[in-house]
Amino acid sequence: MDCLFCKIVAGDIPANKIYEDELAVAFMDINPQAPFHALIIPRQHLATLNDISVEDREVVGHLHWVAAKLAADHGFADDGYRTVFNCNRHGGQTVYHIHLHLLGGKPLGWPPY
Ligand code: D5M
Repeated sequence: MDCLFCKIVAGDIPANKIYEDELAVAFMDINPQAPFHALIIPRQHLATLNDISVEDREVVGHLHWVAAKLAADHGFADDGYRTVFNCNRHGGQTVYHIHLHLLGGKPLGWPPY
């Protein structure tokens, strides 16, 4: 499968990985939109949130657990942060392997026009 993030999971493409476990991999975003901007992805290939099945609930929930852990480990959990899944064209998705954006380290604007 020709998927950029599957290649990062496999180690075939370099990434600044900051966390790995049996379900998920996290690495720093190549185009950061905040002082801290990581992507947390499942090891398994899921193209978009629309492709999540009932069996995938655990892994999708796990991505949020990893996000909260990384925020705590990197010292910005109390100040706060944002997690985002972009889905398809209107959501601004550009890589079709689901990824949870974790942004922190400064006050973030809202809404995201
Ligand atoms: O977000 C896709 C994100 O993926 C975007 O913020 C850039 C990031 N990206 C793309 N290629 C790489 C590599 N090779 N390493 C790290 N980060 C990367 P989306 O929600 O699909 O718009």
